[in-house]
Amino acid sequence: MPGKTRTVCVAHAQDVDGIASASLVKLATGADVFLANYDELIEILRSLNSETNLYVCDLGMNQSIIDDFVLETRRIVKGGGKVTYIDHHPLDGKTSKRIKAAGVHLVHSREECAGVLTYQHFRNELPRRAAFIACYAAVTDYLDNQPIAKQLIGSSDRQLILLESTMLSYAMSHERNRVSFSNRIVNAFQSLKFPHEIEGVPKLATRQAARMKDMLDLVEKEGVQLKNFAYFKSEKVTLGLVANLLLGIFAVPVAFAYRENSVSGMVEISLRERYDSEFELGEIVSKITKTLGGMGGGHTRASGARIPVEKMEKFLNLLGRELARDPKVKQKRRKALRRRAT
Ligand SMILES: [Mn+2]
Repeated sequence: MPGKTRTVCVAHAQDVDGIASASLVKLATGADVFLANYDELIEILRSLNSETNLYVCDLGMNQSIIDDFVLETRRIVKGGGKVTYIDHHPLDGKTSKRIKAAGVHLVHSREECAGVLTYQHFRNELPRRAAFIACYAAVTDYLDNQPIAKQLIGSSDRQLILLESTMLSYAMSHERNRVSFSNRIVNAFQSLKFPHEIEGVPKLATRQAARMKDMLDLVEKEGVQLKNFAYFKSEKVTLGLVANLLLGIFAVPVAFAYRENSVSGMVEISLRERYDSEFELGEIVSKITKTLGGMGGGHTRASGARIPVEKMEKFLNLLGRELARDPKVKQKRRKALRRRAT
């Protein structure tokens, strides 16, 4: 006997964008939410039966999961279910074709964060106030200057949005993006609570701010600066936030923080790019990590990578080389030269 169709959302567990997307899908459809990391996505898909109306949000495709992703989503669609994939990470033409050929409804743009894309997708089913949740995602994913995000943020008080966004992401960082904490946020967003109204969030955000101040002192003393980038090994504070501090302290276009995972033998790296810089950071990192037996990607402002510990030296060399010859930079130089010549 066929069961009832179940609506499910699988979204990225590690940041505000992922949990904002999940919150919006749940608000619009009542979906069961699974917050997942990249290594958990396929396992969750396998556990779903084909009578599922599935949404996958803010989980970029990479070579290690694409085959299984297509296999599982095709199974669900063939069995009468529905799959909608909402994402903003780089997606090449071939992969996008494969996903569509599996019968997946693809909502993809590199212009806006996943939270904003999800908000747009469900706009007619969502209360107006849900736009705040999309704005938190845009601010914390460094995509608040994009056309739709800018318009949404501009329709409210910018400072309120910045305060609430940062409070939320700082509290999440303090809790090291624990899934149980993030699930609590998703649930609180169902009654359109603001982050400052969610129990524990203001206190945790303040503690995180204190940690950031301590980190600032430490990074100033011990950060390493090379030609086009700076880096620092951080065991405690969220890597992405440390990378932001490095950008400012050393006035470099790109910075990263890393930590070693002694269990897996891998180094986890989080990279950030300054607002006025034009490197295709996500693409550069994806290219480098492939040659080092690791994985990585992201977008222009923020990128993440995982490589074997013994490849760190090589990573530094390759990153330096790539940042010295970025095509966009070259293009700009050529244009400037041409202008001078005429
Ligand atoms: Mn995102």
